[in-house]
Amino acid sequence: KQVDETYIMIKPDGVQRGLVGEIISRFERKGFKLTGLKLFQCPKELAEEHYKDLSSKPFFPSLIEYITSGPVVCMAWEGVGIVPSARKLIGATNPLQAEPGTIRGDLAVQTGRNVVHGSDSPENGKREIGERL
Ligand code: DAT
Ligand code: MG
Repeated sequence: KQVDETYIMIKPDGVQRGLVGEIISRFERKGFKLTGLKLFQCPKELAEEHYKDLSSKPFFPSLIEYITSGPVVCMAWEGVGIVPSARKLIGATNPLQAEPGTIRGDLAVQTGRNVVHGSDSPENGKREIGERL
């Protein structure tokens, strides 16, 4: 079967709260393979590019401020079906709607502090990995 790849980013709150090991563990325990990792201070321009689809939203300025507020952990992960599977492990965008057992469901309460990003398509995953790692 075709092996897929996705881009996972631990957001500044996840790093600051000491959740890096916990989040990496969840992907490792699932059986996915870590193929790239870096601690990174995201420049404002790259944050704006990363979230360009949301640029007209009222929360866009605070989203950019949040993502650039401290170091993030950029990762590439590989595995069969990993793009949708990683999104399942991460849980719903609003942590209050995320199921228990998911990263956001277990570790977060606010949409604006939802600890982790996962690519929403294989194409975006490839692009995000290429641009950040
Ligand atoms: P996801 O991160 O689950 O892919 P998304 O791509 O729709 O969700 O949005 C990207 C990020 O933008 C999300 O993780 C947090 C922020 N965001 C989305 N909707 C929001 C809202 N209604 N209020 C505040 N922040 C929001
Ligand atoms: Mg998204």
